[in-house]
Amino acid sequence: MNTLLLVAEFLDLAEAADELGVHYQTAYRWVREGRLTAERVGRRWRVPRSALADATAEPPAVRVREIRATRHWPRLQASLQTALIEGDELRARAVVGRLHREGETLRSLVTNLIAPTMAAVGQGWREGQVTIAQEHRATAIVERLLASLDTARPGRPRGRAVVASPSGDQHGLPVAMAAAALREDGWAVDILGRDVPAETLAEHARTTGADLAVLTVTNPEVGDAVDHAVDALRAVSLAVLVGRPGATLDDLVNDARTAGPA
Ligand code: B12
Repeated sequence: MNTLLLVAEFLDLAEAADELGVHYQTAYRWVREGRLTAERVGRRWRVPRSALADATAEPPAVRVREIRATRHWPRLQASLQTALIEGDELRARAVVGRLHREGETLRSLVTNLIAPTMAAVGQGWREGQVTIAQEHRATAIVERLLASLDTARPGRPRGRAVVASPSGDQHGLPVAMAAAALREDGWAVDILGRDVPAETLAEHARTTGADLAVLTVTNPEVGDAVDHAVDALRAVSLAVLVGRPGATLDDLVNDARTAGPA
């Protein structure tokens, strides 16, 4: 016997939210934003089933390009800076999360928004307008934010990279930034974090069969430790890239592709 499945052409908002796998309030917000097509019938919303796919589809590439072209980065930086200095994590997440959902890559978000904002926080700290506690809190928020957006890509990785800062360098945030850019470019990444002794790094890279080591240097006073780490890594036949302030994540991704496995 054939079973005939009748699929309703229209749904109410709760049913639409269920099918979309989102909370009712999210579906309601999407209606208000125009992302989910719905019409008001009396006190209820009527959602055409055909609108569900559009609501979850990625924005078309052309539209993403249009949105990106109109970004006003200085305004976004000011907004993120205020949120970070006030310790308003939800607002910081909202600013960055929206751009990410609109298709902005993590590499772009770090380059155009997060790194310049952290530089401004550092400047404020040096000039005495931002306290050490505010800077620490801002850094911790950005670390959590990056971690929540930085996810490994499915599929075969381009290669395996290990990322760390050398002994004596406590700046872990640029390490996380480098790792995020590499993951986004298809690398499997081990983040060893900050202030990592050369021998630990080299031994880990050797035993895990890493293809590439990335040293992120931010503290200008660790020159000897960098040389030592580079020697230790080359001794285990590893390609090494060293990044310093001003070196961009575009440089990193391009150099990693060149240095990594063919
Ligand atoms: C947060 C912070 C800290 C935190 C770090 C906490 C953490 N978990 O990271 C703490 C409080 C520990 C700290 C300590 C210090 N800090 Co500090 N810190 C900062 C701050 C505000 C942000 C750092 C950051 O995340 N930057 C991220 C981006 C903005 O930096 P970026 O350098 O452009 O990074 C890019 C590259 O590294 C690239 N990249 C990463 N990896 C790779 C790899 C390759 C191969 C390539 C190509 C590129 C690449 O990616 C990044 C993004 O594009 C900066 C301000 C600033 N201008 O950066 C100061 C800053 C870096 N710190 C500074 C100083 C002086 C210090 C201290 C010496 C202060 C002191 N007297 O104790 C100590 C040093 C401690 C130590 N032993 O390391 C100075 C450095 C000045 C200098 N260059 O001469 C800065 C610039 C502040 C300032 N304006 O004076 N700091």
